[in-house]
Amino acid sequence: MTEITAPKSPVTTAEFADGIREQLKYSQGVTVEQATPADVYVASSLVVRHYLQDAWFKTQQDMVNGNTKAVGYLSAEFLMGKQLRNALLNAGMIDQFDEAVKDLGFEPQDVIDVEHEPGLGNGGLGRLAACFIDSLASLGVPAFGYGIQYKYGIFEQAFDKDGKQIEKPDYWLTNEEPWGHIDYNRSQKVSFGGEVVEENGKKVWKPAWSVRAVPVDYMVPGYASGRVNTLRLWSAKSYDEFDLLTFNKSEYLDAVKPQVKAENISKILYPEDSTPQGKALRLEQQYFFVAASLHDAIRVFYPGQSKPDLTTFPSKITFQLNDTHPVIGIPELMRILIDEYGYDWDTAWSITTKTFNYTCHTLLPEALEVWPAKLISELLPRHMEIINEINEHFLAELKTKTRDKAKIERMRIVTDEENPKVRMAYLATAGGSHVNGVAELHSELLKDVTLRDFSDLYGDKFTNVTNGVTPRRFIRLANPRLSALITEGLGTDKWLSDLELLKGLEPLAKDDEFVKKFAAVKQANKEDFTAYAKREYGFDLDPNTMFNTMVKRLHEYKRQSLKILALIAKYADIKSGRVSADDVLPRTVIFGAKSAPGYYLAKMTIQLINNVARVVNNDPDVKGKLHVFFPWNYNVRLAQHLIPATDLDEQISQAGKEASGTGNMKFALNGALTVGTLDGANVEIRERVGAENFFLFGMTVDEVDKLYEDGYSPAKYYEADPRLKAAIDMVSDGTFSNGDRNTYAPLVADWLTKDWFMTLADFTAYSSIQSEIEALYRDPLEWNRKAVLNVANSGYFSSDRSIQDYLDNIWHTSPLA
Ligand code: 26Q
Repeated sequence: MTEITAPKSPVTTAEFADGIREQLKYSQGVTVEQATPADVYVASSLVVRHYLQDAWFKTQQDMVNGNTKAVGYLSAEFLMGKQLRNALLNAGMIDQFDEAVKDLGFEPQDVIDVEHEPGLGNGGLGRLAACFIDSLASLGVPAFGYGIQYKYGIFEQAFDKDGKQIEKPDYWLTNEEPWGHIDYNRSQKVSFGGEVVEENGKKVWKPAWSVRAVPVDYMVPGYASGRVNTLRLWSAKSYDEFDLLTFNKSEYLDAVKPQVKAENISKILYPEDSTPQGKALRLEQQYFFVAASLHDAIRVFYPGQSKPDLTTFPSKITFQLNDTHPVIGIPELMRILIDEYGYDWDTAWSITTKTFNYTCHTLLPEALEVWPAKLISELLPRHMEIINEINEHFLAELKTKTRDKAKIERMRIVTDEENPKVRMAYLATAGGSHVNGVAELHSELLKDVTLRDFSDLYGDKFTNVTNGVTPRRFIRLANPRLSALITEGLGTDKWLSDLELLKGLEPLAKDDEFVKKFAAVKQANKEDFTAYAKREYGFDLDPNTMFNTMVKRLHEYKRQSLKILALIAKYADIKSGRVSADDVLPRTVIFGAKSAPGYYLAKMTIQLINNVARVVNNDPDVKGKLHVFFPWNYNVRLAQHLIPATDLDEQISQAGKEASGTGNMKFALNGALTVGTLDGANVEIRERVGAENFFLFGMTVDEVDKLYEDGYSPAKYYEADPRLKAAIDMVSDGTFSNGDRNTYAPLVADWLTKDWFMTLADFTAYSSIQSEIEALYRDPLEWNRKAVLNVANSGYFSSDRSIQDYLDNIWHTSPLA
């Protein structure tokens, strides 16, 4: 007997259908006959909200009245993906929705497809935030996600006729958006600029301008927990009415300037990943959402109190800083406590340091945010004073801890130079209780390298929380066939809220019948993806080839170059006759990646991949053997289709560069095998699934460091491996640029003279592991046995486990009773 623990639906099919009819009539103003799938989508979403409303109230009441500390997850990005089906799943209404919609004469899939996903994030960090708020609600922990309601999310990617990336605005709010509830009555005022004056011995900030932060609330229903949390995204509105006088003088643009300035703050998500841009607007965005969120939390937890006892604040809510982007919250809370509520410095500092914790998501030094003090002074003069004072106090404290003057200098939060800078990671480390990395290796490197001086003196602050992903979206929704097979194999569906139960599948890897069922699931998923790729992109995939996927932001350190060079080498093998096409394992290579718009080499790599795809896919010599596809605009939706259909996943960053990775976890949980380096969470995935079920290659962190110290010369590797040489020469000789030898010259020059992430040094090892992979793939039963073992042993990578680690080791709080 299979034990089903899925959430009980609060609604019958008939009630759901009535609800849709009512919403169509009173919200959409259309009859059922007039309704389009888009109308039914809005109506259905409103029905779901309706049935979640009481649980939402109750969760908030219990949060404010209860004795459990809440969590505030401060993040500049939430990459949510589509809402409707996820909400239906978590609230237990999938079947009722499907039936009700069919009863009304619509296809459920058409209704689901209408939704435009909110792309309010760049990549891993934003998606992690979305997984975490799903897990918080599912565990029943009261929580707020706090962020920005960007008008334009991550750009929509297209390719031009030359295969170059084009960025188009993402008009995600052009149609009615039923999930975000705008609450004008809970808005907050956020101020900027001006000066600080002394009045009666007190510092008083006289700002120059203000914007209105209006919350847009999204319900975050937990899976089977009966709890509904809130994602509160702030939208910037102007207080300044438009200036009729100026307008009447025909100076139209000047008349709306103040609005434009204010509303620009939440207009656009910075499409950068890892390379910070020192832009004033970015700092305005950060302060905007953090200031609004802190004031909001005080409003929520001390309702109607003009003189609240804020020494209790850290027992009401703990704030997690998702990277350095919200770190301006530390001086802001100090300012609130001192200037708005009259606390002395020491009390304010004690409250503040107990309130915040900081998660670092990077190892690249250039990605650690640093702001010019001058910019902060102009935009937030009082905050800069407070930061300077924090710095002074901190330096004084350091003097009591060490005599090492050089070390103290290195640890300055505000640098001592002509144009001082504020190091946000240092401010976060000094101003909070805990600092964590996102995978074991990353946390070790943080302690040993990036924040070494801090870990020497404040070792207790440092900890690790390995990332995780939500099994609801990335297994149950993305891969219903595998979900059914898991439930059948385990005899229960409890694994959806206790993913370590997947371990129970381990013995079934020995059962050939089960392995064959698993193989059939994978094959059916590949056929589905083939149809999807045809429909959405016009691609012709062959589901009887190995599906080999590399999806992630395009970045040199992630080394899409390594993958494309190995593919070109294989192509060259066949073209030159070194390898007979008959001996080649048929493979479909699929890339998905957006590049930051200003990242020259990354954009050129996209162009190269597209042109390799064009040439290879049209070459009869390799037909049926080697195909390359690059579906544009990789996003959460595409991930949900592609991951379940993948046989082989690529996680091939240079060791020591990828903080964790979370795609790697999604693939392993969906039964793809991984080819990867010892980087980020790959290390832990390999430990858990077993070295024999993971294709490891490449240099380790220590080997990378040593090679760098000894002097790295990429040209040496080019000369030493004839296949590598053939591949790079093919890029140079115009094969992928209609004969033009200049097109990729900068990329080739970079490979041969700099190759910062040592792609060439790892090429030979990468090529030889690919041969091992092909040999194994020729034995489907053995391949799929290993795939089953990947699924069985990846339960640790649930974001529920990550959140439990945060609860136990950082937040020290627990679910509501
Ligand atoms: C900073 C300043 C100005 C403009 C943009 C930015 C910016 C924006 C986004 C800096 C960094 C990011 C995103 C970083 C990110 O996604 N990091 C990834 O986080 C994942 C979750 O922890 C990890 O799994 C990945 O390894 C890490 O690369």
